[in-house]
Amino acid sequence: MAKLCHLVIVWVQVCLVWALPSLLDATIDDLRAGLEDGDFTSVELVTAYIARITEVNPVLHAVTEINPDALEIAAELDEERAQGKCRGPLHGIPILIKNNIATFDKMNNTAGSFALLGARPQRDAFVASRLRKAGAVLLGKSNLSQWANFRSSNSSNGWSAHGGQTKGAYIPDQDPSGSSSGSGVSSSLGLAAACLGTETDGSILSPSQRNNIVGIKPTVGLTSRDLVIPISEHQDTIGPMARTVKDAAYLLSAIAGPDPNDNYTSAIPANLSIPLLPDYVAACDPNALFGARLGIPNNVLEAFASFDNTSDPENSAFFSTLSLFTDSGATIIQNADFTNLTEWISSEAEGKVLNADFITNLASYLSKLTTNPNNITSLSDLSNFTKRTAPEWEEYPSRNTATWDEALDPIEGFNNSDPRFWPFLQEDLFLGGEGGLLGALERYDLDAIILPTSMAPGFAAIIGAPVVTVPLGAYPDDTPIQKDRRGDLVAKGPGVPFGISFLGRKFDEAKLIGLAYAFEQKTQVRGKVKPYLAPWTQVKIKSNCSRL
Ligand SMILES: *[C@@H]1O[C@H](CO)[C@@H](O)[C@H](O)[C@H]1NC(C)=O
Ligand SMILES: *[C@@H]1O[C@H](CO)[C@@H](O)[C@H](O)[C@H]1NC(C)=O
Ligand SMILES: *[C@@H]1O[C@H](CO)[C@@H](O)[C@H](O)[C@H]1NC(C)=O
Ligand SMILES: *[C@@H]1O[C@H](CO)[C@@H](O)[C@H](O)[C@H]1NC(C)=O
Ligand SMILES: *[C@@H]1O[C@H](CO)[C@@H](O)[C@H](O)[C@H]1NC(C)=O
Ligand SMILES: *[C@@H]1O[C@H](CO)[C@@H](O)[C@H](O)[C@H]1NC(C)=O
Ligand SMILES: *[C@@H]1O[C@H](CO)[C@@H](O)[C@H](O)[C@H]1NC(C)=O
Ligand SMILES: *[C@@H]1O[C@H](CO)[C@@H](O)[C@H](O)[C@H]1NC(C)=O
Ligand SMILES: *[C@@H]1O[C@H](CO)[C@@H](O)[C@H](O)[C@H]1NC(C)=O
Ligand SMILES: *[C@@H]1O[C@H](CO)[C@@H](O)[C@H](O)[C@H]1NC(C)=O
Ligand SMILES: CC(=O)N[C@H]1CO[C@H](CO)[C@@H](O)[C@@H]1O
Repeated sequence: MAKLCHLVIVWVQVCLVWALPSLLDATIDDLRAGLEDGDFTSVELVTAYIARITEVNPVLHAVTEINPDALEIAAELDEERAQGKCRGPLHGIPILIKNNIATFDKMNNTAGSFALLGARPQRDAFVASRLRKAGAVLLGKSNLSQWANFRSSNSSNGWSAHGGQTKGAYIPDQDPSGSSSGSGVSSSLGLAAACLGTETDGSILSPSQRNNIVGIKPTVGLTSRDLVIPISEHQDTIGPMARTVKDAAYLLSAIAGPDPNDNYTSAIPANLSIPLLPDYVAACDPNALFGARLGIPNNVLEAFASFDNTSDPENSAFFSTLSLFTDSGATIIQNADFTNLTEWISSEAEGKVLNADFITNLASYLSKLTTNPNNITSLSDLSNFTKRTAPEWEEYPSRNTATWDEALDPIEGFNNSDPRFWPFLQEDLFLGGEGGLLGALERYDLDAIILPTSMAPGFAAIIGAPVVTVPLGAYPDDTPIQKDRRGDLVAKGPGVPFGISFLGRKFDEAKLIGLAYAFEQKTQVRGKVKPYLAPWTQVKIKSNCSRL
């Protein structure tokens, strides 16, 4: 009898252990444990995520396409696992990728435009092939601000002709920010385990903060841009958007590394290169803040306050959290200012560099397509297609083509082999470098600069430096509703999330990830900020009690 009681107690304990957190919060480690223990299969996980997408997509338009082969791929990966082969931590884990990353399968890669519907690449983008090799299931394509927000002065974040209007889930009609809008919303709501986004200036960081998730904007050159629809070779980068720092680190470890098809990746320092790439997951050290020197460029905070009246809750949350850093053993260095901030604010260099790069880099991407149904080979072609198709397609002229018109201006416009390009690039490298972020890091011997995420992207963007954003808080209940440019979306209002950013030297991702992880572990803000709308399907867990 005594023995029987003992058995009953063991049975109860085991049955309590395997409760998987909701897919709204499940981490890659949780999913991996469930797959390893046989609680569910990758096929079941993919099925659950597709149901979740179907539940919220009619309102949020976060996903443009579901991979028609996803279930078959998951079944193959389940079979591999059954045969005893595990490719690593991402084996069987469903991931969504932004709709500007090409895949050699049934999915389209359009940057949200009808111009590229039906276009075919010659193979997978490097980052997509790396995810596949790591065992991830490419579940589908996430919506984006069309052309990664490089077309119009009158569009909205998260809108694309071929994907509709993405919305955030923290207040009805929330501006999801962009341009990796669908990746932000999808990671936040658990429409996949995590997502890839791309950034030229803010496109990972900003939708990550507005959707209450972690975003890693890697150094330009750490992740290959091969077969990703570009804006700028000097600023574009591919990075993870995930619910936790560690989940983002899993994805970054899978996609980082040299690629002969993107020679910027040859700048990866020898001591970082494969097979010695840092294990970004191992960088997740809860004590990483101890002994860290973190600088605050107060002149940046002052400048932003003067041209953005609504930054107050973000600023006060930022200053309130400083004691947490010092309590954790970090040193805060105030007034680690960016010496040439004034020149940065008035500089036209970044716009010129992006316009010139887009002309050259878009033509280069288009030249690699094997099928190109609309014969679009240049920005001029694309501009003409956009203007001459029916208004209900590309929504021209309401959503104008101001950015392209400027780039293609017969007098002011030029591409990046024009002699006029070089001085603008040098200006950027100085304003973000010695006169900005890198100068402050060196002068004050810092491990990182910290800033509210709303202020973080621009300085790092123009020099290709890395940034990690982590949830910090949300706008309070008494926040007045502030609409976006077109008046359709709520840009700021009660419950809209925001983040804190860690900015560092090129290829210093491991350090930034450590700092961000330690901060995340001590604050756990994500779980305190709740969406108003979330999908409800969960993966069904096979009871393993009966196996005892
Ligand atoms: C049941 O699940 C738990 C927790 O996931 C795991 O530790 C255990 O090994 C599983 N038992 C069996 C018999 O599969
Ligand atoms: C890709 O676009 C074509 C239209 O050209 C469509 O028929 C097809 O279903 C799309 N692929 C997916 C996976 O949605
Ligand atoms: C890098 O690659 C681009 C296009 O693939 C090429 O035009 C350029 O010359 C290359 N640069 C170097 C330094 O190899
Ligand atoms: C790699 O080498 C550089 C100097 O060449 C050094 O500054 C850096 O700390 C090294 N990184 C790692 C991860 O060892
Ligand atoms: C900031 O407030 C001033 C005075 O109330 C107003 O004139 C200005 O338009 C506001 N700026 C922004 C960006 O909201
Ligand atoms: C940077 O700032 C310094 C100090 O104000 C100034 O002398 C210098 O001209 C600035 N450089 C540029 C390129 O704007
Ligand atoms: C760049 O402009 C030059 C003329 O300034 C032209 O010869 C070249 O074809 C252009 N390249 C692209 C990709 O547009
Ligand atoms: C694209 O070019 C091909 C070959 O020149 C032509 O047959 C086709 O009609 C063109 N398509 C469009 C949409 O202009
Ligand atoms: C686009 O349209 C403009 C104006 O009609 C024309 O001058 C230009 O040649 C067209 N570009 C292409 C590539 O067809
Ligand atoms: C911008 O879009 C709005 C909404 O369609 C429209 O009312 C407005 O006229 C547009 N503005 C411009 C400059 O095109
Ligand atoms: C997967 C999915 O729901 N895709 C939709 C994306 O948005 C476009 C336009 O609203 C729809 O046509 C797709 O069905």
